[in-house]
Amino acid sequence: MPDDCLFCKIVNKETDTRFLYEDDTYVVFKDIRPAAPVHLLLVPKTHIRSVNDLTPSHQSLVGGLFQLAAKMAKEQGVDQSGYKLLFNVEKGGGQVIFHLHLHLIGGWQR
Ligand code: DGP
Repeated sequence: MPDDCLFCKIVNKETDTRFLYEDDTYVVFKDIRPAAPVHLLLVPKTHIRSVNDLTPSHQSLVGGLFQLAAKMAKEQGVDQSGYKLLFNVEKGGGQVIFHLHLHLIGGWQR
């Protein structure tokens, strides 16, 4: 893990970030700058820089991330109204934290 990775610090409970979900593999917390009424970050505990660094060994980790997204969407009450799942990839793709995370965004009145 790079010393300067904010999400590694959050995962390791070195900040006061409150987790909405935690297991051995993932944590989920609210985005500090929400883009919608519901904006969660689903974060694998292991440090992976970006989608570009995924390998076949990460297959179940990525599959589990999407299953967790569906579970969190249901818990947040947006599964039926709908939501977006987003990976920003590298600087040009809008990534600012270089530790893999999936944005779950929803809760608009539509
Ligand atoms: P990305 O652009 O995909 O790298 O998204 C990083 C997100 O992380 C961004 O929407 C803001 C959020 N964020 C940055 N710092 C913190 C923090 O300290 N706490 C929380 N909860 N979210 C953070």
